[in-house]
Amino acid sequence: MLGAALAAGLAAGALAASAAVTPATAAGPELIDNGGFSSGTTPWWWTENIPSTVVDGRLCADVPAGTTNPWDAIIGQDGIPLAAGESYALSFTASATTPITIRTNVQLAVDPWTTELASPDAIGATPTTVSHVFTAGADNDAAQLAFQIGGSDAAYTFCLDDVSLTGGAEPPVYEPDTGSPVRVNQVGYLTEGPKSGTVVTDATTARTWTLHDADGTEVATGSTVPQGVDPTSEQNVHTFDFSSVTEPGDGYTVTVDGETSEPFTIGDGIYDGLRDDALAFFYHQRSGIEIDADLVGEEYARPAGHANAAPNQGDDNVPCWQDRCDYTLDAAGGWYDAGDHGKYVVNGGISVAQLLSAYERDSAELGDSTLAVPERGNGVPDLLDEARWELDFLTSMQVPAGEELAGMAHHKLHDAQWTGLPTMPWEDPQPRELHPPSTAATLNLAAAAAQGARLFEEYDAAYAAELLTAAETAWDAAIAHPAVLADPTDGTGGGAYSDGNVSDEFFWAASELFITTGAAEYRQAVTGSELWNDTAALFPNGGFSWGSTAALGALDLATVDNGLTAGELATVRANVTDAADGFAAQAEQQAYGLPYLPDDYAYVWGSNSQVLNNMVVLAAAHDLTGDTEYRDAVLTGLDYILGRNPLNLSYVTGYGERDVENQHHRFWANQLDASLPHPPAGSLAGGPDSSLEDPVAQDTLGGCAPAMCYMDHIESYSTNEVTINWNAPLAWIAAYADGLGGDDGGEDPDDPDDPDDPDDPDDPDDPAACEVSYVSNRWSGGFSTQVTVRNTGDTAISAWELAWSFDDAQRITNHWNSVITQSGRDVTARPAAWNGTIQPGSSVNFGFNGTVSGAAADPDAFTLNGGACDTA
Ligand code: 9MR
Repeated sequence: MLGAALAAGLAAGALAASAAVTPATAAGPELIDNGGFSSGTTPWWWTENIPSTVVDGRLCADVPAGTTNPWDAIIGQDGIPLAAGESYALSFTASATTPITIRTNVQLAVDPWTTELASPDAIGATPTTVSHVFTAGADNDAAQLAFQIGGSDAAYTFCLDDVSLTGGAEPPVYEPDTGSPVRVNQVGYLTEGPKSGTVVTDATTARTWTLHDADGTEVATGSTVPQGVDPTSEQNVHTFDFSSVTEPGDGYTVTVDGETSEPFTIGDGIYDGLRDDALAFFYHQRSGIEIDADLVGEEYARPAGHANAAPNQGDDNVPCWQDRCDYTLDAAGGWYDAGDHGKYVVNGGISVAQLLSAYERDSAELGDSTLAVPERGNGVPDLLDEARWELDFLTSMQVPAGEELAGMAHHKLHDAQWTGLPTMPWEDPQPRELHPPSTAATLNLAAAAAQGARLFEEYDAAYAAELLTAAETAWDAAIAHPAVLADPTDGTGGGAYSDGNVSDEFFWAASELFITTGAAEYRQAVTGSELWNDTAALFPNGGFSWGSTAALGALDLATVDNGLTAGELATVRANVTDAADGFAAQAEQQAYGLPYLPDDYAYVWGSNSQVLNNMVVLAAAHDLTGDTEYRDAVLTGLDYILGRNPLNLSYVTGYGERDVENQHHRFWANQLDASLPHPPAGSLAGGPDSSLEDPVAQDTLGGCAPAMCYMDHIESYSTNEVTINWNAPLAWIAAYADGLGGDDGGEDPDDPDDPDDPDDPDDPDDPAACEVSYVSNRWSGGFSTQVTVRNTGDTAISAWELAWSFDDAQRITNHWNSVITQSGRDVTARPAAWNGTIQPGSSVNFGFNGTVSGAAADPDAFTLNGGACDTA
């Protein structure tokens, strides 16, 4: 939920600058003539389809039904003088008998109608006062104020009053609502993980912090540590640390000097839902398929987009932009990139690769029937099903054999012109166009398809072979055309995603092809690369990204079985840990604990994904070494993403008390049209972008400190969009964090107290003596099984995990009383919500049904929390 004050600001219909900017007037003269209509209608004008009159002191117009565009009905005033660089405040009061989002423009009065202010404003039946502040970009002796009120299906009456435009002063300073100065991870903290927060205060000496539980009982107290002025926020801050508290519970708060944080949880399951929601984002973004209410709920269900039903022009027969080729491609499917309806091979590659890597890292946790996707229960892990949706799109973008540039991939496919917000994917009438092939896209395809090939091998060998062929064909084409770069100015109707350096894409693709095939050609391309053993090039400061992909190859070489020699493996692993050391130091150094410190504090477009990608490097280093300092930096990074930050916002919808909810999206556009949904839970906002790269950010955030250059506003696409390549590392990290539970996630042989040591007699979670009864009823092609697990020891067993392997092809299709995941022949059963602890002498029962072809046998070996059980 959004903080009450912030929500109130937005609900006032005061979009854009008005949400938190005061005052609503700017110093300078009134520039509107007769804004209160006390002297009739002069000098106001209107389009001839809406004759307007003054009624009860307001100017009212009857707008007919069925106009198409906002500008098909306008009320306006001309002759408004504006001076470049000066600040103006516009306000007005309006009502509409049928709710409508109008366009309020201050603009050039002639073609090309360049706007100084262009705001969608929601107007309803009750007169609402709307305010905007903007800074003029150009001198204009006679600008136009235009209320564009067309585009409604229904006829309605629009009334206007108290129109005021004042200005000519310095732009006001934006004052975001940041709520409490005490900043915490609003979701919570893992039981055994680090627990720290930040407080904004003028104090220069230590203050007392107090941790309370949900009942208000004081649980712990201590002293803050003054940190001086944090350069990313320009706030004077202290930090506090309550890591010693390990008592699970909801509703904890921290208080400093009478100011109290948002509530949070301490516990081990806090990241369970985040992983699944972050992964569900990809199903929501699917193109070419109906989004099923049974899987996402009514609010998010929708018809298939770009599936060839009018007015869509379909993605199954897409021609080349500017007639640059004479073939068409069937490129239906795939994921929409972001809030737009473009589909980009470059960005698709890294996104699908990071999902595949989440699966490859922990396939046992991410088997079939773990996600809400239509393919659930088909015997293939759901994450692979989701990845296949995109892999099929990537391979469909390959230039056909026999054509010039055969084997290369088209860079992207998108609308001929940008569409406005909202535009439903199934209502987008724009022509769709293939943009020219590029080496970067070709290598994205090669890398992602090579990785997919090795992961699909177990489930669909024919498909795996197809992927490998596509990958090898793409590689050969990239070698033949190593420097075909996308045009950085090709950004009409879709993003450019241009990339002037593809040595990193070569390294990544060679790494994946080598891991999958072991072939000498790819080994040579990896170890002979100029990037080999160059930590700074593989892992640039500021993080890897869609334009810097070598890290994806290095991470997989370091963590996935492959044919490098021991010495080479040591080299690439050292690159990972060296990079992670740098990011851990950045987390340690910063008052907000995040492992991201770009040069000159320049937070980039999508900075939250850069934070997360650095966390991926840290998590890999933790996996490789078991060193908890890496884990801690990942977790303090999550704290930043989920609320411990200069704006006191959780950047993930649905998580935390002050979560963002107005990300730039053409369907999840509730801020513009209340009948549309907000983004679904688990959607990551791009985050602060200190370069201010959209008009709303430019008009509002001028002078912002880098980590505060963000607005939860739907039109601020450079700070507040969603994209597949940002949610992918969120999903990766959520899976990692969920897997940590309350310990360090790996057995440390040097640590006698390691909770992962199954022989630690002091650890109540270590496997106790147990006995398993496993009884199956079988019929041709199927079975139904009941399992009983009894605790035969004398200590309670909590968070139990029973694991076994089938000797044959049995597939579990549904289950009850436990959560079951299956990866190949390996099965793990975990507690349902109500049977997490098995007391001494007690049992839990659970069951499942499944299918099998051919012979089937009951397993006869089981482990409980890592130790062997007896069989009954
Ligand atoms: O994420 C991209 C960011 O790194 C670039 O700086 C920016 C401008 O080129 O584009 C971003 O990608 C957008 C893409 O071009 C179009 N779809 C939405 C993407 C996220 O905003």
